[in-house]
Amino acid sequence: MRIGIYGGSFDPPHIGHAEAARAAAAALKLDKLILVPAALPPHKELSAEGAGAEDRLAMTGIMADVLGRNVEVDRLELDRAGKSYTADTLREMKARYPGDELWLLMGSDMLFSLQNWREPEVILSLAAVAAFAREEEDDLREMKAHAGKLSETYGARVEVIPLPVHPCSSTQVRRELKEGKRPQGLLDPVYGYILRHGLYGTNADLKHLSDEKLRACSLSMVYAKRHAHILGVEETAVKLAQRWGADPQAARRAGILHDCTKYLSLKEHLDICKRAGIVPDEMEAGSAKLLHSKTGAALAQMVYGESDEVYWAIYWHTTGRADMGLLEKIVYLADYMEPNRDFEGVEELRRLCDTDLDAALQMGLEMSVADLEARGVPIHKNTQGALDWVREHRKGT
Ligand code: DGI
Ligand code: FE
Ligand code: FE
Repeated sequence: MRIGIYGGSFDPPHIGHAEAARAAAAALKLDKLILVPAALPPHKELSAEGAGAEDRLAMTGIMADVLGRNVEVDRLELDRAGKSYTADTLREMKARYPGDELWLLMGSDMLFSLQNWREPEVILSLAAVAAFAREEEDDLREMKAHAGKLSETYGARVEVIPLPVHPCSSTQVRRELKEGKRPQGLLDPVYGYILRHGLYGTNADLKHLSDEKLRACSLSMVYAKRHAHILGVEETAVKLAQRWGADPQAARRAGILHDCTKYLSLKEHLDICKRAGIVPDEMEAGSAKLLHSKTGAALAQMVYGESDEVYWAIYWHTTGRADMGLLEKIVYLADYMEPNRDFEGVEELRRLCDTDLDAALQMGLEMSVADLEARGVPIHKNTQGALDWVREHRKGT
């Protein structure tokens, strides 16, 4: 395997890091890329207004998840006492991956000082080096000459990887955040994490967030594979609200937040329920899948200050219930047939959503029950209650 190791302060990680990681993975044909946030970088001070180690680790983890399944974050430097020397990190990595090829990724400025790091001969014997060059800013000739010198002195293998110029740095991102701006250099979910934790002087009032900020917060709470779905539910819920006369803004907020607790553990769900005064029934108490709609609603209200209407639309989005309200139906159906959903019958369901909302609801519930039965999953009484109710209700109209 070829494994890239990319260390840094990541305070915070930004799209410059993300692009460098992507470029290195492609140029070196890496099988795996490990991002390593430094505890105490030996070469510079962490910013006094910077984030703590655990927050930098979490944000770097979010970026790793966005970058894809071959990218991971590792806390080994955070768990080691004292300064984060690369030689120590590489020794640990080599012990972990004895038969694999290690590549150490770094910026061009780092390449020029490499011979002054602690134990450069150890570093360069354990790993090959890939140095990023900013196409317009860095002198490629000078970099290649220096790489040649390192090869001669240490027998090092050094590659230079050209990057498109990107005016982005953690210092600039921190400054913009402090000024209340939305830095272009931040991935949405990293921005959301920063807002939720009030890092870098953002001090956002989570109970009165703009749609853009609320969306970033929600995306920061779930894995990247769910991002497109959440955006799809938001967009679809707004359209259905416009079509059927519900409040589009409430539909938007509910769509944005509906799955925000999707990846919490059962214990975390139960803790939130306790805090929110929600008493799960027996089936719910053992099922994170059933609880995520309740806890999503709870956080929408307790953390983000959303209205009762938004609360209940999220609360019922997984099972439905007898006597569903308009926004509840809309979020339930948007969740079912947003543009990323693909199953037999989805086109018919979308058509019904535009012509007969209750017929669509019946179809959704029937498909859901059939699917659960086929998989041997017990039907929750509210799912059954919703189906019985919509059948009866449509007969009467
Ligand atoms: O969160 P999403 O994946 O977007 O969709 P969702 O909120 O409808 O959740 C789907 C999950 O919920 C799926 O894994 C099955 C589960 N679920 C939905 N209705 C029932 C149910 N599980 C049980 N046991 N009984 C139900 O009636
Ligand atoms: Fe859901
Ligand atoms: Fe969903």
